[in-house]
Amino acid sequence: MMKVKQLSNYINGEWIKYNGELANVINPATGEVITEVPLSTSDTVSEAVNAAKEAQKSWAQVPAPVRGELLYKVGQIMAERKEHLSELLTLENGKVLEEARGEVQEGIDMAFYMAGEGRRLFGQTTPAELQNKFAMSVRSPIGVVGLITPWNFPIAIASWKSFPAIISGNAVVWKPATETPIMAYELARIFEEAGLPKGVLNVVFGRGSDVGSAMVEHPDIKVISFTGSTETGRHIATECGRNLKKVSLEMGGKNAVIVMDDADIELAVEGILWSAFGTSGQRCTACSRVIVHEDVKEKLEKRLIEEMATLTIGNGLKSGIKVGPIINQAAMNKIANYIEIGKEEGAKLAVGGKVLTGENYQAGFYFEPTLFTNARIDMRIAQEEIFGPVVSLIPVKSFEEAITTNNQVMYGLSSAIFTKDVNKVFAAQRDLDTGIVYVNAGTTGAEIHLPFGGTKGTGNGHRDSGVQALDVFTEWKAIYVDYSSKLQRAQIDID
Ligand code: UN1
Repeated sequence: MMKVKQLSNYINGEWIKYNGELANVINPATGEVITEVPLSTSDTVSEAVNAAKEAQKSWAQVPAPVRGELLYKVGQIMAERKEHLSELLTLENGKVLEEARGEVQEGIDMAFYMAGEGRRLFGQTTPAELQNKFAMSVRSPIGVVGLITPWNFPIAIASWKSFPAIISGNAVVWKPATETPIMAYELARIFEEAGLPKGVLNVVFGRGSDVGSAMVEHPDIKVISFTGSTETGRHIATECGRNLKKVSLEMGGKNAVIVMDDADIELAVEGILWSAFGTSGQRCTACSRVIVHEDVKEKLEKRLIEEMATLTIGNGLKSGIKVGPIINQAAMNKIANYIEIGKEEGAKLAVGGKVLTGENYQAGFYFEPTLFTNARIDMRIAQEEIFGPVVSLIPVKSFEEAITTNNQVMYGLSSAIFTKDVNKVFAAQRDLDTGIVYVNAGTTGAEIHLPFGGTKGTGNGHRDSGVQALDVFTEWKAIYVDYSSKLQRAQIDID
């Protein structure tokens, strides 16, 4: 399926063969090597930035609706190639094929949505304080922007960042995760085919500590947009702060589903299963805590345990599989370690908790969907991001305690509540302190035309996707036109 033996960096419209160190790209479902990816150095980043800087000058002059035409073409090619892209996505990331299709669709939707922004990019006109004077605000491009994207949504998150950056008239230097470089290769090829001028999008493969750091330090990269761990995000923000560089961060989550005593339990079970074990729990938005009212605790637990037994685990390219592999061995070790921590802390391991091996699983990385019950909010398994198929059930006595428990973590990405009480619905959407709130649905499934992001340790006040993403990739400019033919002085009293 993947014919390219070694991926190349894409700089100034050329695929540049890399002669330095390479890393294997592994299919997590089988352990097989699919291709090789460059581990580039800061020199490659400099070349990419130089190309981007040059290209950006003329790209910014292209009328935004014309830039939009190009994004429509990108969306169209992605749609024509949806099945091919989805299969490659499953191959490198492991997520089951129907989820891969969903992710590619997010990218297609984002292309068409941001193409439309080419005809909007709205600013404001406002009254001016003085006669014969006109005032307005417009968005202007920033210049060269740096994108650092993760392996768990390699094409969707890339589209959330690169499409608004490009429609706004910026040029891009992009470091995709080395685990999932094929989506970056495919997307760059699509841009090339759609006719993007050379240098507007550059892809540099490599480690965060080399390529990522070089991007953060490069004086000509004016914005960094990063999705990944809180630890790395904090480091990036510190470095960017030192250089007064704008930085947008999307980091961890510890998302909860609240199940109230009046909830539709069957619906809640479905919502929990999908948001906790879909993508093997490897979403920033994945549900990893269930906060349940004590009156329905037993019923919910019983139904969850029954339904978890029906989850089929295996290679996501095979039909009927619901839970795919974990991305790599390091992630497996981290998950396995949290199982031990949960047991030591005194939570009850009700289902799962083991690495899956054997013929069916080849040399892939598989972990059983896992449920801890009788967890408490002060436990590490209820506080820290595990990024795997592990859920902890925390019983509470009231609605108020449910909300407090939800908010009592360092993260603030997504939360959900199952209830039929309209008063609780409105109180919850006000009081849950996350950037995304769901009512009677699980914690995953954000749509691309709404702002995506979170509070507290999840973000730093910016949002991906939605029109809000444009705020990351544009500067506001305030413009005053005085047509009075005399010097009018604002804020100076006239007698
Ligand atoms: C992520 O996990 O980083 O809302 C992105 C969702 C998806 C995107 C998740 N649309 O679950």
